Amino acid sequence: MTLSGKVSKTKRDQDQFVRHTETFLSQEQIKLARDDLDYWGRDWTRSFEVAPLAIAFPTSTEQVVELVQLANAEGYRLVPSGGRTGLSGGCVASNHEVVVSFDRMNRILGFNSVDRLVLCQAGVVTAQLQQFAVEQGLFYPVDFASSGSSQIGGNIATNAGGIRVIRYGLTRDWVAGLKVVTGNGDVVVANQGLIKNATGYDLRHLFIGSEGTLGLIVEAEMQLRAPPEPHRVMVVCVTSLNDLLSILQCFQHSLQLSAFEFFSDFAMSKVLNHRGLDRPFSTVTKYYALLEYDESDADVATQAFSECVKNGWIVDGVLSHSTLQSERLWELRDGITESIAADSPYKNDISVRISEVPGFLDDVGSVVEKHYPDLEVCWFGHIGDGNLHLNILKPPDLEISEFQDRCRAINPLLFELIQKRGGSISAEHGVGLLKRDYLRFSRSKGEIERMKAIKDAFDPNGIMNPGKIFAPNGDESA
Ligand code: 2HG
Ligand code: ZN
Repeated sequence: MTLSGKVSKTKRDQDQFVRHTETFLSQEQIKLARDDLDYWGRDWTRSFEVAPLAIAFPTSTEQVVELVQLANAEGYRLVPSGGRTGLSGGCVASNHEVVVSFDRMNRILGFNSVDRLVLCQAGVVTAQLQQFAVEQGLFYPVDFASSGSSQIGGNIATNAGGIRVIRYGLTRDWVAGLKVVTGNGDVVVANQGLIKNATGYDLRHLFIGSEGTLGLIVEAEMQLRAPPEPHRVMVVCVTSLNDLLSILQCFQHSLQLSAFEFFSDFAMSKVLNHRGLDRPFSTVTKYYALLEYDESDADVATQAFSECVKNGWIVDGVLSHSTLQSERLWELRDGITESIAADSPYKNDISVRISEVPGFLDDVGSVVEKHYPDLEVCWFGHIGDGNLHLNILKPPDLEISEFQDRCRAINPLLFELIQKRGGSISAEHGVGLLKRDYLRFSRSKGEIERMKAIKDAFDPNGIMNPGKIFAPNGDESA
């Protein structure tokens, strides 16, 4: 087909979609312009083709149901879209899908102060929920660098983790109830804010982390908790990756940390350059760890620090004495993703259980040394929960496709090492398009078959986020 033939076919399909939706969506609820398709058709990944048919902005559950019914009847495929801050291509529309954006379902619908439950539409932004909690004298503890844009529906769909998992857990731990429009157009209410509910399968947990492949999350009841004590932050200088776990254990022995993050000197330099900041301390080591703890534990933390210095695990460190100083230290960690974005990084988001961390870091180190000796590698992550973010940066003179081919070629070697340690090829970013061909390194054949059977049960026509998690040809063994 000629290019003009393709363009006019797309135009015809778009016109038809507008006609098909005119009984339940207004014109303002559909976007078709090229710029809009590009904007809403992608997430923070930049390596996938973006070619949605249309973007729809429902404002109610009823409109979402209509969209799903229409998709089943007319063969449209739907891609859910939240804050589009994902890093695995989970909400990328590359194949003429209709993107269902939750930008206009962004209201907090209710709050129960006894249960401490907030009823949110899926498009409520994480920071909006955090702020709402503060206004009630409470706290929503799940937090990440993208909290200002990421939406609750997307967080649930990927079971987002973030920077305080070691103390407060993942998004999963704060979802008390869900309303989901499944792939066959049913509205499923999964758990109703109950703490105890022993009535068979908890479907809520099936939808959490399902990446929009089973249905569209339209509402969520989110649990809040009492506010934490004021925090303090310490950044410590570390010469060897292997000492990280000893430091973690030493601190955890005497106090409860709310974060234990690590980053390399290279990662920190990227943030300093990108934000035009001065180095916060003069000692230069290969790695740093950021520790967050309650203010009331400050003395205990100082004692643990001294013990680590005595053992040679820490060579220097800096402490915050105010909230502002804590925020400045957090910037060194929170700013990393943004500061390397221009280097078209190839992302790895991998995890093992905590006891495996030292051996795992050695494994990863040997792969990096052997296969990426000429490439810049940015090490950082939530090492307190076993999650490493390893970003390989593209040299300016290397073509993006060549660079990605090279990184992809190494994947099986890296993922085999992870598999041997019982780890995961995607700790918190999801499988999406980026990791779907490698699912077999973390899930057995039997598990993948059962996961597909579950998808079939909720989405018999395969209209929900097709091609995500599972390869379309059914072959995850690439
Ligand atoms: C973080 O921990 C995010 O900051 C992003 O999960 C990680 O950019 C990355 O690889
Ligand atoms: Zn992360």
